[in-house]
Amino acid sequence: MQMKLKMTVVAAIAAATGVAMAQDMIVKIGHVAPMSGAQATYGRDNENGARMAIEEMNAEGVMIGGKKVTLELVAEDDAADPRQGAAVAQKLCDAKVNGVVGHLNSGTTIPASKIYNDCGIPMVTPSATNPSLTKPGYKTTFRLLANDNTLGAGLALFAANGLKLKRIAIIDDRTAYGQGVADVFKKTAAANGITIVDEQFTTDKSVDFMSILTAIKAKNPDGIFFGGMDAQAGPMLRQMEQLGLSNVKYFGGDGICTMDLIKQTAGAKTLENVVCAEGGTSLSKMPGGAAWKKRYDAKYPGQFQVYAPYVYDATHVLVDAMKRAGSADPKVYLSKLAETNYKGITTHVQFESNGELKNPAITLYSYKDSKKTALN
Ligand code: ABU
Repeated sequence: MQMKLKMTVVAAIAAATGVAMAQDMIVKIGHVAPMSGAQATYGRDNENGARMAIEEMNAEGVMIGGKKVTLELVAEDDAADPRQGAAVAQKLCDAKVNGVVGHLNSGTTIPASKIYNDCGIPMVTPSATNPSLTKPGYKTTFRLLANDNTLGAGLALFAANGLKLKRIAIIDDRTAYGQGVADVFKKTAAANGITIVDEQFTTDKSVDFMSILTAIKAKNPDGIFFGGMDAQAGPMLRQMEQLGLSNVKYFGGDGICTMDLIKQTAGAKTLENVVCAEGGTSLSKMPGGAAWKKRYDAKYPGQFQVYAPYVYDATHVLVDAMKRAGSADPKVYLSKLAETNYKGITTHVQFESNGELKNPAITLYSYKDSKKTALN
């Protein structure tokens, strides 16, 4: 009797803490994002999404192929650096993780996707949006949000048809993401009557944009598109205010569409000129989005940025495929992952044959009164 009680207590502690009991099968979920450097705020938000999904599933109890499973997060930092991304991908292959959620950046995800394909580990990115990711046709590569063909074109159509802008300058940070989304914006804008008055380039480490903004100012634009992330967009918007570019609209993809952009602009009025796009519906329209956000905020106060709901769903989608396959062996569950039909919090997840999300949504946002606000 006492022994039975002891076992029950141990099981309860294991469920609450996520610590595996001796008889549990361990299933390792890799997660990769920049946890250091200027993009660590995104990385922390993404990792929170994976951790939250895993902790909740462990607390509920996971059975795969009739066996009790404990999910284990193997969290890695790629610092948004393509070389470090490749090294980490190889490390996760060597560690024989059962699946990977990540990476965060297109520049790291694209080279990593080949490594995962070579070692046969499925990966679902919740945030890398460069369309080239799915071009090689790797059966192990999946994306859980709209790609930059949707984001760049949606923003350009809004600039042309919604705001009736005529003269737009383009800046990109020369990363796979920044360059890719800027190219799509440029082509769609030009095809819809917008003149591209200037193109300038920067890096994902720069914070001084005075000279490129001064060059752009001379071309008298009514809008600027920036392909890059918030660590550059924030100072750029501040410097636009300093240079008197206060009435110029500012467009960017999901990379600038963060909560942190409000902090990074430090009160600059140009924040009000931002229109950014995300490859999904707004949290308030996501099925279960509001309830999920409440749980997230309780666990990780003040840390929400942008992609955590997609990471959360990506983690569930991997485990859902393992459950349907009755196996966490990638060779066995990969075909089930391709057949995913999962009602997540972000959307009803189904994949195209190339690993892209079926029927992805797009939401445009502005920052009204320093609050990120959905426009559609
Ligand atoms: N989707 C924007 C940020 C991540 C990336 O694609 O590089």
